[in-house]
Amino acid sequence: MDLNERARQILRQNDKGGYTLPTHGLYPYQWNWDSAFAAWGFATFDIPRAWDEFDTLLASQWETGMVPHIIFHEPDPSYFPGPDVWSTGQSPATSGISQPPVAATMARLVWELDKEAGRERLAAIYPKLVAWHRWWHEVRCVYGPAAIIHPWESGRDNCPDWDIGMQGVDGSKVGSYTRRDTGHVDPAMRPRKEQYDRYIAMVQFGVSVGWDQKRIVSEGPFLMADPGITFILLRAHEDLIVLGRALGEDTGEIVAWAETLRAALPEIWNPALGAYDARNLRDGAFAGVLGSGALLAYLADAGTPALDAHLMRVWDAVTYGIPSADPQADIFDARRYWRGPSWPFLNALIAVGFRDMGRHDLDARLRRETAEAIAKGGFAEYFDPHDATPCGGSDFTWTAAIWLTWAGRDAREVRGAA
Ligand code: 9WN
Repeated sequence: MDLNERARQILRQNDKGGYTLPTHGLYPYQWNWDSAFAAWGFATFDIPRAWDEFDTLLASQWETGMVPHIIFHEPDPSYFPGPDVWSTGQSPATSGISQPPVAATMARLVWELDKEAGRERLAAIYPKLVAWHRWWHEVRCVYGPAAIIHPWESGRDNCPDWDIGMQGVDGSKVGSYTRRDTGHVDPAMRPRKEQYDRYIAMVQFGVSVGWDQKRIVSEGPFLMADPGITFILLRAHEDLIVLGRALGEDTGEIVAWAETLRAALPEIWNPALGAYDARNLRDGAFAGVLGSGALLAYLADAGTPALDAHLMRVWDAVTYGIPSADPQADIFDARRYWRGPSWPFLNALIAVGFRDMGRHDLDARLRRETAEAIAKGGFAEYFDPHDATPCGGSDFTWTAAIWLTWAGRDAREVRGAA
């Protein structure tokens, strides 16, 4: 089957009517940043449906402005931890943390395809996006860069950035539980049990303080500055300013958030590494390892010559896109989730930055390599960056979405393994 047709079919088959599952089985709910990419993908063939995706995501916004990372629309025993474990008291049930705020950037990309007719749809979501960004500014950026209170909040769950912060989390008292993810995919491609124990301990802490986010930031077991979210939020503030101005809104508040966040970037620059780096906000220690979050600097026009050198070093060491961890570091694991694999949607996000910087050569290379991985291995969740072995879930929404918007753009009518 033609890959464009297959990609559209995947979006349709994962569509639950207003919201899209990342993939059936492994992830049976609505995930925050997955949804934003789904909207971008739908915009290539059904723009009203693209706007619907933002509506369902933002309908579950908390009163505080936080947009949760999972919305549990319908109970499904095939995922752990489910709504009973999170126990947030929201209706519909949600998780108690957020996820990378990429929605304003994706809304801008959708709106650019639909400026006239989409004005009302944009106007309906704009105040909710502003409220969410205000939450990030007031609740998560208290130390300058964007902080996360759980690795799942970063969306790059088990990446090496969080190893130092995870050491301080006691996972020994969580009790027994049954993971579901390892029943869907090869356990060698998923986080280890020691990590899951700690993930659950952090959820249990959130429940114990009634998901009071300020208390979690000040007293919780884990608090790290995330370069990935910092750059995504910075870029999203700037996109939200463009959207607000198009709607005739006063964007002064957002301009100030963006300036404050950009001024905080030196705090996540690790001179010893010569790159942006995650940082433990409890003791100031840097992670000391190049992660995929640092390379999102290009999305926010925050690249530097030293970072360029790292980018080319890690990218040239593999064949299919940008690896999620440094192939020359001990922690590198080519098929284990965020510790090495190439993630097509993340490649697409970095490439948005390349394109805006005028680096069309880098954009073209990344697009070609990502397209080759998909043509070879199908619409997988992530790929071994050396040989494009498909990893994790299959028929994946954001992989299909970025095929339609970006990776497959020069490859019309490609027939592949998908
Ligand atoms: C936990 C849905 C999500 C993505 C994340 C990815 C993975 C969940 C999990 O799947 O995380 O949120 O259970 O592993 O790391 O980025 O949003 O695709």
